[in-house]
Amino acid sequence: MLTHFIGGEQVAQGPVFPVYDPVTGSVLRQVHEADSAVVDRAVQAARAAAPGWAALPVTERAAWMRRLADGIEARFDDLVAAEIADTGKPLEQTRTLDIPRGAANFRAFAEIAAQRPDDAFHLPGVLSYTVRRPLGVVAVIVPWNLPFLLMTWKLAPALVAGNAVVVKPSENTPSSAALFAEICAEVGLPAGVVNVIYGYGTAGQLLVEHPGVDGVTFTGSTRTGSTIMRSVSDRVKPVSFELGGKNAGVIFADCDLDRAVDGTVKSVFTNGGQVCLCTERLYVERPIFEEFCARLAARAQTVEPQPMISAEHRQKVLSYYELARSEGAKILTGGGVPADREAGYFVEPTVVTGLSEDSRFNTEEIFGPVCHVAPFDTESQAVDLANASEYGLAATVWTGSLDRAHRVAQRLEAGLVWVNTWYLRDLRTPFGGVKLSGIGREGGTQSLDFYSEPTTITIKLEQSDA
Ligand code: 6OD
Repeated sequence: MLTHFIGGEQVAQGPVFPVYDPVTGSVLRQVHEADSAVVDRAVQAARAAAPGWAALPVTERAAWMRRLADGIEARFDDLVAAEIADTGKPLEQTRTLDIPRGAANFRAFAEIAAQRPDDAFHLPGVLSYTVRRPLGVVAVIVPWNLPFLLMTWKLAPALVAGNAVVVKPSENTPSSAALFAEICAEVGLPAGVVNVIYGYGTAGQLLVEHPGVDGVTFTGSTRTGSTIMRSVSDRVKPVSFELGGKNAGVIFADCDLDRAVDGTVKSVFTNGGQVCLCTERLYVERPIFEEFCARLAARAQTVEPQPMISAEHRQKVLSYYELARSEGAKILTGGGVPADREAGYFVEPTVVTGLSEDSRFNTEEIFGPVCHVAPFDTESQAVDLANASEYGLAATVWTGSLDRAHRVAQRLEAGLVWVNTWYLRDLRTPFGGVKLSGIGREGGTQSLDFYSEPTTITIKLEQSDA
């Protein structure tokens, strides 16, 4: 039974809910759900801890971040097992990406924060400089697709900037957050600096509405993001959101086709397509369209299916496969449930073509192992097609021309553009989306800017006549 972690203690309070194993569909564990009393207790614990934590020199907080990274590495195998149990992720991905990124997030933000200078501007007779103060208590609401990677991606900069936090992982994936709470206790992090509570959207809603919360960071759907924004608007609290996407991949005939097919297989099917950065719309230059489709479909058949996170999400993805058929798509491969995977929440990796750009399939985020492929004739047309979306998180461009790579990348309406690669990350760079894909940027100093507020101090220096 998972219990909340509040003020350094395990708290068994609130009703209980089940977490399901996506591979088998059976109950994996039971978890306490935060009601308003639990949320209040967690926020009060964070408020009590915040001033002492904020008062530490940033170099000391950075040292705590490194201890947390060490603690993650010491519990590496447990974290891998917990993450796989909740999500059904492949072992290789979990060992090489999800859990190592947790430790890397803490190490990166320890460096970035400790080395960051404050601004100072000096004119004759006037000195202006800034000091940055943490927001106070930050609500950290984490999705189910990359639970540990994204929790730590938010926690590391929030903590090193001097905030105390209340974390709510997704109801589907609480286990790595529970282990992280244990790690906080094991390394001796001051009680109340990190608090972890569990529950559904209702618990998240109670948390963001709590008057003791000074800022919210959230990754998830655009609909939930705009609900959170409304909830904090009366209190005028800052939010950092990474929301939905309908990411485009643009493949030019001058690309290295082997690399483009390889990269596209990753960008469409990694994590069962359940990464906000996954590509769902592909535009391929006409001379290579048929060959690209054939090769992508063949490769899709070799991709090991990964379970969707829940029965409900699987149903949603399957409903889009049905929709593709009813909208008149040609299914190049997939479109159903893998024959040997009736148990659990599996769906087939799927490639379709032939739908209009304004079809629901081509405009709504599906968040599964699926893409639509369409041909284009000119560079401008490709850019227009890629940009014709309400969303603007990420895009990929595959080309052998350096000029074209820069030209197209700079015209794409997305917060992140990859050229001849996908999901290569430098944690110092800004990360986030435009249009309905989010507000604000995390990454590097942009994260520190979100989790703190500057005060500008201006001093008039009288000229000495000596
Ligand atoms: O890699 C990251 O830092 C990041 N924020 C990934 C987000 C993925 C969303 O599903």
